[in-house]
Amino acid sequence: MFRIAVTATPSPAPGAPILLRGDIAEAFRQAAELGCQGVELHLRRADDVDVQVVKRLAADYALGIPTLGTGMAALQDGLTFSDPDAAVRARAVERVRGHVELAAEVGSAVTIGSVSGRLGRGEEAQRRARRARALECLAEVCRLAEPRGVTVLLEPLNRYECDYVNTLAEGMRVAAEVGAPNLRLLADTFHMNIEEVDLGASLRAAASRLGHVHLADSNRQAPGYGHLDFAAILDTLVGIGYQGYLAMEVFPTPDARRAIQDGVAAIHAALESRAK
Ligand code: LER
Ligand code: MN
Repeated sequence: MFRIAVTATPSPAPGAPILLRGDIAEAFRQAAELGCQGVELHLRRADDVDVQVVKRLAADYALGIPTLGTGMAALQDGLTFSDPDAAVRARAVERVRGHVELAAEVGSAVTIGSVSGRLGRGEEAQRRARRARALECLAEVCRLAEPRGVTVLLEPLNRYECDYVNTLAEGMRVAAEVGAPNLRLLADTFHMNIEEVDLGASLRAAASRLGHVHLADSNRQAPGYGHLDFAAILDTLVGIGYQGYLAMEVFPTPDARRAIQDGVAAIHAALESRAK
């Protein structure tokens, strides 16, 4: 019923919740071998991969590429939409434009998480101004993406990574303010476990805009390694008619292969247990 994806990147990405790193061909091969239906590519810049190679791998292994992640542009190069420096914001938008163009070629959506940045601890008026400028950048990316048929996915992050879009409800408010038809929300169960009062209620309230799901357990390891109730989460997703991917964005612990195998098994077990 759901398609399962795994995170991959051609970069070393130390400390990131990315399962498969380095050789992209090997990432697609392993994802297919381990029972996944998609690969979510996290790229510092779009030309970190060759578009023709990515297309061929997706076709050869019959895998989808639901999303292109942009967070590395923020985490490695400091490019965010909330930066006080207009030149940095422009470079952030320009960087994400590359992801959008690649996404149009490979049939992906583009995620906006860490690139949202932070408003900082200044005066309220200053925070409001920074938020408004960040939303302008997000709107600009949506405008670039729309004619290319690309969806933009805004991801609420926990308070230690972002200070203005932490919950799905805040994501809904931002989406309403931006008003772009191709802007949707990405629900990440790791962040939700920290920020949401009730995971099921939050997912139901955001159902009309839900475009993608990152599945991670409470400790950001594969489903089954922590204490989240995936049977309840998947039951809610079925209930709201979500039909997208479940992308495991988790640490490769104890190693990538085991994490993928155990995560896939836990997702299937959770789906079966809800069916009873
Ligand atoms: C990106 O999908 C995400 O969840 C952030 O926490 C990046 O680390
Ligand atoms: Mn995520």
